[in-house]
Amino acid sequence: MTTFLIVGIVVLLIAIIVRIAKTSEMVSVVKGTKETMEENSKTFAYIFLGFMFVFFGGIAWSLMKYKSHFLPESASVHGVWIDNIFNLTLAVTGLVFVLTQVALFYFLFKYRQRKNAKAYYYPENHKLEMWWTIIPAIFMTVLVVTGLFYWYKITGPAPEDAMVIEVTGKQFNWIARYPGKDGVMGKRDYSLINDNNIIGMDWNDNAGKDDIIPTELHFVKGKPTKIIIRSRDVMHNFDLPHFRVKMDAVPGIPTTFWFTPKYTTEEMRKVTGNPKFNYELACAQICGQSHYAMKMAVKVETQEEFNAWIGGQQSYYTTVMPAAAPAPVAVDTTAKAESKKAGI
Ligand SMILES: [Cu+2]
Repeated sequence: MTTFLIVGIVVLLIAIIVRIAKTSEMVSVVKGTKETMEENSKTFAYIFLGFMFVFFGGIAWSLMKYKSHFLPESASVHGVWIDNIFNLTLAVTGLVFVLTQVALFYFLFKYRQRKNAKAYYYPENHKLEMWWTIIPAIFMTVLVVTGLFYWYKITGPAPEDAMVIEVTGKQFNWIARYPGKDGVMGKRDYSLINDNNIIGMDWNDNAGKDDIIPTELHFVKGKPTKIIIRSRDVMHNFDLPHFRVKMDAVPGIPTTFWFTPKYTTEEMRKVTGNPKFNYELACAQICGQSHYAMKMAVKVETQEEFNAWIGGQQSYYTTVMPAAAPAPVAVDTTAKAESKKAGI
């Protein structure tokens, strides 16, 4: 409410200033004096100059104030490259922005209406035009080529020894799947999805019987990790901000992203100076009513710690399939019944 009031007051003040200026301009026209117009021009020149300082001051102030909300140092290898390109782009465009804005307000001030001042006729300058085309073109090329160079490195094929994890997004949570001891993930079929088979595992495929569906994601420090990203319903977005990983989860089209974690959770707590720091997987695509709650805890640890954790996990098959249930048939019937209910 207070913000609205302040904005309202500022808008009214500006309106009043403009009104006064208009009125005095009309008065000067009526009176036929140029002095008043010059006086106005001077006032506006100072107002604009003042605006420039408030504008840049505001930028600097908000940067300092919200600095603590910026992402900490990247926790993945490729994230450092992304940050470097980002900073380079920001430095180049930021410098151009400051220079052009200062020039804009400076010219407004310097060339205000003055007695006996005449406009200088300066229609073209080919040399100047040539340089202000060539220099930005060089900078743009450097930025684009650097960006492409890293983009192909980041989106290239994952190393052979990469750990593979599948993550499925659904309204409104993530389902992670690790291959079991055999290192192979079992087949799945969307038509088999039901409450007891949340990603539609095909129990006829023995490779899937040791697959693990844990409640949190665990990565290994220094180990290339490839994520197969899927969606069960609408578009989601697999976002690991601390690792600079972000990829859409598209229904029907698996996407992938690979990266190498650089710091364990413990190390990252020291980097950030926050003893309670935890990594997090978020959904970065507004996907419905509870989108904000769509997240999953992420832990990065050493290989030994990871082995101990995964060793203690039960396979999904053993958790959802009571020994007596004739697995494939039961699942199939329920799936069909569900579809019928939903009118599919
Ligand atoms: Cu989502």
